[in-house]
Amino acid sequence: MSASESPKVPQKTPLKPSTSPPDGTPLDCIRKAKSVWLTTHPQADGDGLACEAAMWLTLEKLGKSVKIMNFEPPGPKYRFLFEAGHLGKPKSLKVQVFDADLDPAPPDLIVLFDTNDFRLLEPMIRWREGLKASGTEIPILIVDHHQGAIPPDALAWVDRQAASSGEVLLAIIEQLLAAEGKQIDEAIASSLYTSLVFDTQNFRYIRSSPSSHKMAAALLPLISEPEKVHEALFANLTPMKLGFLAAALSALRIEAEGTLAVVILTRDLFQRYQAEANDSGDVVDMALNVSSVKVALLLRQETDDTWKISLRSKKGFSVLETAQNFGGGGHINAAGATVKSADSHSLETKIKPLLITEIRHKMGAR
Ligand SMILES: [Mn+2]
Repeated sequence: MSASESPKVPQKTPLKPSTSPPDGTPLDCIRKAKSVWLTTHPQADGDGLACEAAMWLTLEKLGKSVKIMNFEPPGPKYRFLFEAGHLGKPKSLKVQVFDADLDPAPPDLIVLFDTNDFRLLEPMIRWREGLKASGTEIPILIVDHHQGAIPPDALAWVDRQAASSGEVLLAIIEQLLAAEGKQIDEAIASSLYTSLVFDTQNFRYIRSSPSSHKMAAALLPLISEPEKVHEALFANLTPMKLGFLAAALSALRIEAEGTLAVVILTRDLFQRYQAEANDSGDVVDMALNVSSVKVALLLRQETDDTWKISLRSKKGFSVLETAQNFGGGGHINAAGATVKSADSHSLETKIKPLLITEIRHKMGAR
């Protein structure tokens, strides 16, 4: 999930282990593990996937057996992250899709990137619970920058001021490699740089901190063609994708005296243009580029009666509480939830008053 600004809190909180981690610190836990799975939330984005690639390359340097275990194959626009030869990758990295029915051999550790919400990880969490009941405990280490409570039985390295999970991971990778006398190479650096460029959307959302630019300054000397990262992430339109954006933008409405953008995208539209779920992120970002718009609401149909609510807001306006109201979460300026609803209209009528109240309240407070 991409991150926008958060409140100005100058101090950093890099290491936050949750209550009495079973196996010591997160770093110890990684060092001890011989086999590691890397995972991220479904509809994985450029942050979570890039973290997986960077960590995969790091752990392999440390002689560990590593698997990327996701909930679907990576979206086409992110496949470059796993391709041999691209951005210094020595070989292609395999992304597997978790399937409990295949009875996978449990790893010593699961590292989860870019979310702290275990509900998103089903059926993996249920599978882990089942193993625990029969005596096999698999620790989970969360590497993340989102708001929200850490599940009680998880280890966590969370920095809620970081602009990307990659920024949190950089600190981990540096320490893991330095302890073995090894260094970050181009493939690791370009993966981490991808996470940074993606979640800050080209250094647009840097969370009132120089740390994103400092991270770029540390990584860029190691990357021969950094512009390839920008191209892969942002210059990836196809005629079909452009058609999808045109159709989606024509469905966009600007309401509440120009302050609220609303767009509803049905499954039909995605099917017609062979669009992916995360293609709609561009639509909501574009809506927020309208100067009068403070908050953008996107409703995306996932199944007949399941809708994904995506919310974005400008600085000074929070959408986190609204997302939480519908059982979701995220950041102050970028949040979402998945809900059951027979139609989009009734859902829209429930969400809009909350957003309009937030907009009026904050505008009134100025
Ligand atoms: Mn992120």
